[in-house]
Amino acid sequence: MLKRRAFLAATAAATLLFSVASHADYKDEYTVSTVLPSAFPWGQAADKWVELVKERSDGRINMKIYSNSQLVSGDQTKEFSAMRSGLIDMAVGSTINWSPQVPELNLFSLPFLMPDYAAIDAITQGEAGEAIFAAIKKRGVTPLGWGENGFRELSNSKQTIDEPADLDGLKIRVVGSPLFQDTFTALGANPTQMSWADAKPALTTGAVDGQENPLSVFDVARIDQVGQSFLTRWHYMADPLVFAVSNQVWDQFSAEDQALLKQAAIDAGQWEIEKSRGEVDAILAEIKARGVEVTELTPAQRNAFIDATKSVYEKWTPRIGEDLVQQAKDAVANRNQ
Ligand code: X2X
Repeated sequence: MLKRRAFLAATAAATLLFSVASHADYKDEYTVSTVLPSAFPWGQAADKWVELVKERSDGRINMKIYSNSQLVSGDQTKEFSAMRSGLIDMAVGSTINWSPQVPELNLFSLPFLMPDYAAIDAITQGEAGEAIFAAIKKRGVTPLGWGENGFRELSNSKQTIDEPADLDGLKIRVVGSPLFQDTFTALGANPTQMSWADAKPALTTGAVDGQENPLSVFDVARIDQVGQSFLTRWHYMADPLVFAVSNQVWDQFSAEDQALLKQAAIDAGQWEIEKSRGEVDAILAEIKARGVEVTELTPAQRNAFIDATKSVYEKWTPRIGEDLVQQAKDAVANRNQ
């Protein structure tokens, strides 16, 4: 009896010691990187995650957001590597910015793959989404949930664009992956890759004629004020956001806290996706009210852009993975509408 008591006491002490030791490994504060700050849906997604985690952990897990890619000196395409190596603990990042390190993420950048929100959801919430999360995990970062930057629309300072020929020779600022170079080159434009930090100055000086970003970004960053008075709603792609934690940091959390972080990311993502989709119509009206000419494409006009960018699929499907691209196409074809 005594022996048994002593054993139980020793086990209890060991358990206590273990949990104290593992919690002592927790940082006082975790860094969370984003490109866009709180004025944008992207920043709000990160805010929500931080808030939910703090609340649900009774203040034990604290996260601090560093926006404008400041933890990677403005170079958003370095965010994933910085997280992998442990320089950044966590991030809410765009699939575009991480695609140089995770080729599978180029899936979302394939032009005209996803015609509507249901298509995005069919991919992220299905087998293709799971395969993409596995690819991210394998490269050193643990993905937890999906958010959304939005459908990226085309703006420029020169003219109405409703057919590929209108892009002829236009200098367009593009993001991250070389896939964007290929898409815009296929359309006859003259693409230039640069970070978001450099984009607005380049639009202001006229170093570039156009850019592509979701309506919320166009609106909040007041892209209309730097001469971008023509906007084409071509819905050519949408970049999901991924809530994620560096594997090195992830492994230090208890199983309960891992579950807490993940559920909070899922909830924050759903909240942000719903909110940002719900705001699109009002934003569009606001942009039009500021005098921007908005062009909607007819199905035939859209098809001309689809035909002109077919070569991007031929080149990029092997890099992304034949199976993954097929899985995504099937998910889109069978989506709920
Ligand atoms: O750089 C962009 O265009 C932005 C803000 O949309 C991304 O980070 C993908």
